[in-house]
Amino acid sequence: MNTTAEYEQPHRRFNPLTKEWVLVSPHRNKRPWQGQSEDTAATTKPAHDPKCFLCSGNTRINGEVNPSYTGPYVFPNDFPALLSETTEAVDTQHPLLQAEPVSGTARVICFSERHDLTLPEMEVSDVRRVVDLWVDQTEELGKTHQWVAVFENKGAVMGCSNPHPHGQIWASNFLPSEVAQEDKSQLEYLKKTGTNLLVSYAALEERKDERIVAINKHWVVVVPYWATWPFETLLLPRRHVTRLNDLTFAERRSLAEILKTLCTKYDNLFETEFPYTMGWHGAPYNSANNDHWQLHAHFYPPLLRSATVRKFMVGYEMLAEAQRDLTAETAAAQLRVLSETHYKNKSGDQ
Ligand code: H2U
Ligand code: ZN
Repeated sequence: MNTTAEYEQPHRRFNPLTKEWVLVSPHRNKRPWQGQSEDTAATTKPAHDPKCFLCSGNTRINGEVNPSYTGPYVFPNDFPALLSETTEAVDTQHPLLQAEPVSGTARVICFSERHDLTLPEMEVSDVRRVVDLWVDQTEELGKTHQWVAVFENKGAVMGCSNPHPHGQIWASNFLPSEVAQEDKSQLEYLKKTGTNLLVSYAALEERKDERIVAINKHWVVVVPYWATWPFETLLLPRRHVTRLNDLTFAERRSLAEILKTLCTKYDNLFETEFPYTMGWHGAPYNSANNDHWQLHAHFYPPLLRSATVRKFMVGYEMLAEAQRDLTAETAAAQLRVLSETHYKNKSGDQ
């Protein structure tokens, strides 16, 4: 068992999924809390914004009209990064100049007709409808694509272009680099130890109980030992599940619950709509035996100290390796104690 004293020394931690190291410098940040809550202009958003491209019944940027939808709504991205036609092979005639053809598709998912409700502010039953849509979309697109990326960019600070709560789906005929590395790492771990990397990791975290942010019957959220972003989390099922569409209905329901819990805690940390990039990693859709895969979601939030003070991955991080001052254990402890009631409802009837 690690003692707090050990965590006070500078050290490096290894990420077994990416095989990258992170430099941890807790001595720079001894006090558990150095930040203050700065006032960010709390913008009140309307339930429906006539100028929003994503709102129910509105006209999108390309002139198409969204139906008067309620609940989650999927549409083809009007500016897709991948096209369904396979591009021609590029012959650059030099091994240092490699390229390959790609094909795929991109879609946008509006979480609901409500322009003003982010995931933590939605009812669990409505978050569950988003989960169901993720499942249906991955199942459908997995029939014709090797990889289906389901993700959400939240907040202008993460480059999100539209305030209407939404996520994206990019399906491709290739395994993107990040996923290819996770595939390799998990396979190697299974071959070497006979056990599944993330199933073992979740069990270890449950035993240690040092980095758990939230836990329910089917899911556990931890600040991973190797986290690079200050409040990064990893969401894992508590049994071996390879893909989103292997989840039982009960697991989907408790996934909706833990998503609401986690995102509420995130929002409560700095009393702001907490920005992040989150996304799902599950087994690719290929004919391989994917026992080495464990379904999981990564949350990568950029905020460090307040609603306006973010962590930048620059300098040493761009040129050497990721670095953090706040330990994963301190970050987890901060998130764990936060209320599950959203700050916007604090003085309300909840
Ligand atoms: P962000 O999640 O990064 O904000 O992206 C929103 C996506 O929505 C973006 O990929 C698409 C953009 O291409 N979009 C449309 O397809 N149609 C629109 O009318 C607005 C935005
Ligand atoms: Zn909208």
